[in-house]
Amino acid sequence: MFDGLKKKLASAVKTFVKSEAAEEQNKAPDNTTPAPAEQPIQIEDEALQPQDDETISNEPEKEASEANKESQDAVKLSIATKVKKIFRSSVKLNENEIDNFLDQVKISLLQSDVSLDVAEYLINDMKTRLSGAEIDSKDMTNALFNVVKDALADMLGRAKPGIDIYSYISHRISSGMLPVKILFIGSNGTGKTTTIGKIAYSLKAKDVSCVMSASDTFRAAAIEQTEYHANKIGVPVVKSSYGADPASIAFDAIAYAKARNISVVLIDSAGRQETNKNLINEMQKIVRVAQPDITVFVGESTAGSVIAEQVNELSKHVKIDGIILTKLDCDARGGNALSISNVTGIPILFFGVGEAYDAIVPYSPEFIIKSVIPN
Ligand SMILES: Nc1nc2c(ncn2[C@@H]2O[C@H](COP(=O)(O)OP(=O)(O)OP(=O)(O)O)[C@@H](O)[C@H]2O)c(=O)[nH]1
Ligand SMILES: [Mg+2]
Repeated sequence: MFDGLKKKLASAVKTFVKSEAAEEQNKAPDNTTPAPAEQPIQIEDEALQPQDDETISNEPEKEASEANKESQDAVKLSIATKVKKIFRSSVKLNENEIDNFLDQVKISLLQSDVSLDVAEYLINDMKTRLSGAEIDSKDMTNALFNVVKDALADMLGRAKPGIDIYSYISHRISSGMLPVKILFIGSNGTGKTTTIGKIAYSLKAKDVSCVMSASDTFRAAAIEQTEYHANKIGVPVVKSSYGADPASIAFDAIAYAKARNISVVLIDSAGRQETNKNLINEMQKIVRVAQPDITVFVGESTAGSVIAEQVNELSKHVKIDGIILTKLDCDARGGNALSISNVTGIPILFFGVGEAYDAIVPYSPEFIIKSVIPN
């Protein structure tokens, strides 16, 4: 989960900081040649006197040579910055150094599925933060991680917040406006039915009653799958037969909920490709008939940029209120979680992080930042 992004960002930061140490190691004379006596450096500037606990690097040789390999394309700090870094507690990076560092960060973001727009936004923000800033020269790694972290936090904090489903339901329960109807849409196999199971499971744990509407009648086994989850969790399911009208089933499920004072109706739907005209019509009919309070797009985090295209295309046909990104646990990159809201204008509500019913995490910027930036 976010492992790819985390590793790549860490590598961008550490490579930048270690590049000079690695270079020093590389230049170390072999033991057949006597080392020339080193001339002491004359330092006239008072401010450049060595700090008490200053160390350049005591990294093991292996790590340094790995860092060196990684740093072939990475920045080399200018001589001026190197000297300042040794003798001052803080340094300012020059524009070239900042650009070189941020080039690496940008590559890390793009390779991890972060969209180009979002990567560029973040890089510009980091550039502003770094330009003219004093960087702690003893702990440059941490200082640079903080710059990345602050830029991420700021960007994620600006996004439109998504609806808090549980607060919304509890508000509706207090005002007696029931049932709350939630429709789940998305492509085949993205985790719609499993996610409905997860939401039903959490509602049950909160003592909120719900019913599932088995409105995927397009695929033979889909009704059984919804039923399987409903039985396992212990909530009712309204179903019909294979090929039946999904909108009618949703209508029946709503009537079932009204008759029994059930608070929430969770409406499943057939996996659809945004290009399948019949399934789009069917989805629009469910929306017309059931009038969902919340329509959620369920998409696989692993799907890369395809997911934004699907959301944007489906949004032309129905109003999508939120996204649930599933299978984040299988996503080696994780960048979609950072950029999908930005690209689609639709907030993420939850992350699916496994197959178990409790493997669902409410969206929060803190969760992303904690997962992406090393402690
Ligand atoms: N690892 C992991 N697996 C998940 C997650 N969510 C769903 N799955 C698995 O993904 C597979 C497909 O899930 P479904 O819930 O059947 O997907 P669907 O969207 O209902 O599929 P269709 O009904 O065919 O459109 C199942 O094996 C789930 O267990 C998740 O967050 N993490
Ligand atoms: Mg399904």
